[in-house]
Amino acid sequence: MSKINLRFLKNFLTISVISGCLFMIEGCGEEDTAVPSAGEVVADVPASATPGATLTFLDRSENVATRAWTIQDGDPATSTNRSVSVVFESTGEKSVVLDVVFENGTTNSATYTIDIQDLVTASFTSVQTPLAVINDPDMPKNADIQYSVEFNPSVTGTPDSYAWTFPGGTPETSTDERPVVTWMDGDAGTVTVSLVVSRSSDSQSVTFEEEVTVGSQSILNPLWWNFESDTLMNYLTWQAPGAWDEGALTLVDDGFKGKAVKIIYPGGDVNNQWSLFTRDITEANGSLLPGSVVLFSYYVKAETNVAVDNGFRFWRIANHVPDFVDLEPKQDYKNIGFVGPQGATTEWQRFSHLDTIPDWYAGEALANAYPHINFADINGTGNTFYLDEVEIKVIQE
Ligand SMILES: [Ca+2]
Repeated sequence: MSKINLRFLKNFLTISVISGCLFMIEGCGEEDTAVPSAGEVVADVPASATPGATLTFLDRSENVATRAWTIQDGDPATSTNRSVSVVFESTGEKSVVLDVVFENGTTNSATYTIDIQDLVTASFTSVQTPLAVINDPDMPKNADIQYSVEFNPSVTGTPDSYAWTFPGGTPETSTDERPVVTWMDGDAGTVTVSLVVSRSSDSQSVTFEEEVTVGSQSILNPLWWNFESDTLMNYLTWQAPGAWDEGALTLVDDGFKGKAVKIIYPGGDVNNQWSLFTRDITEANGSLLPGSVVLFSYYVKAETNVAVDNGFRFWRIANHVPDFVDLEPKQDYKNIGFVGPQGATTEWQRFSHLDTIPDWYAGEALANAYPHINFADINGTGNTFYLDEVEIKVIQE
């Protein structure tokens, strides 16, 4: 390219810039693009960028005869153009040198540093370990499960700070890179964990949120056992003559969570026991593999305090596929974790126990496992009980 052409280009660009200012005086004054003084090298080079992005470097020096850009790791690595489009593929701090020869023969140069960094992104995975906790020494079978969950972030852009939020967990917040958080079974379930990662060098920050299921889902159908239906589901009783008294079972709103079932135990005959179970309602029940460890839990309160020895008589996980139940194979009646008696108070209390499922059916799963909770009073005193959130969770396969 001839010197004349370069001069023409230079003059044209200079005039364009000046013309722009003349016609938009206010706009020029507000921009951070002061007119360079004579002999000064001034260029627009961004301070930071991401790999693969197309960047524009602009030489704003005036009265330039020739120039040379030297761009470390850039594509292109050199240019003599006033405006140059550059892409960096690698990360790190890159130097950009602009050497200028002015029309009057003087030279000057400026060096810029551009920090090429990956975008900050974040996601995470988690691994949970259930740990049994016996939380009531007076009731040794009253167990809870603590889920210990380790969170492992996956990030790009080398962030240098982490801010986690764990609803219902301990701790509820953390700035550790790989926090370990625990939830008790009652606080477990689906929780929305959020992670904010930040990079101090350019104040980039990104938030990642994900629903994490802590703990196991109950094998029972919640329609029957969380009592959240609009109408009372069908339950079986062993109270003679085999049906609930009219009005003995109703749904109430003030459950432990949402609705609960209210059970009016009439008392009288001490053999008059009110058992709530779902043996013949297979869609309410679940399947359990031999050798698995299960946590059976539920919440009870009573209208009148009842002592331990007088209280509701037992609870258990039962399994039975009698001839008249439409499931195969037929399985004889078994029960697991026959516990009781136990008192109740006017406050909601959590009852639970852990059991290992025996191999009763030669390797076959328990095909029709259901809870069976028996309300009674040894003295035959009438009472009203409330039952909610009955769950059977597999803690270990
Ligand atoms: Ca409920």
